Amino acid sequence: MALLNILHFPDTRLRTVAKPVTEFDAELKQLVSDLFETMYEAPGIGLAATQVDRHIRLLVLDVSEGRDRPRCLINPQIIASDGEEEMDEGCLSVPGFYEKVSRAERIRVRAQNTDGEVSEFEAEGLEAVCIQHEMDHLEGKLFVDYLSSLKRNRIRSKLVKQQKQQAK
Ligand code: QAP
Ligand code: CO
Repeated sequence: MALLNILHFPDTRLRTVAKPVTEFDAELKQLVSDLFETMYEAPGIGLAATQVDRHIRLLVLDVSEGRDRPRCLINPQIIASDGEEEMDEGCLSVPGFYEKVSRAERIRVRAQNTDGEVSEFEAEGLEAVCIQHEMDHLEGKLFVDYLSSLKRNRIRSKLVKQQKQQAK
């Protein structure tokens, strides 16, 4: 078990497009377990491999109150969606900032598990939003990309300033 280092906006490595997972081996299971540990410790409700500088199509989430419903999605695809919902989003890679983003309200997802088995399920509300947010990471996209450039640039300057302070 290990805590992984989370990249922060505007780190350009967060812009990498992740490659499909092809090997469902022990190394993959170890990474999944480290992602969960890192997400729970943060604490966060979702974390994509991209955020820890591993550029494969893998994400973990747990939107439950009890923090007892871990879900791991490998090579996820949204195969249907409907409705629209606006929700305040945050991101472990954009610490301290929360802004409203509009997303599909309900989605149908197809994904693999750590053994490579494919399944489909439906998600709505916070879980649906979280999955869409984490899947964006796999495309090198961040929630701040949906904001005005004014808001995004303000967030960027504040984070760059904080990062410089912390490096001292
Ligand atoms: C994505 O985000 C998400 O700024 C997951 O200081 C968030 O777990 C999807 C976090 C909201 C839908 C709605 C953020 C922790 C965690 C921070 C997270 C922070 C500490 C964010
Ligand atoms: Co995020």
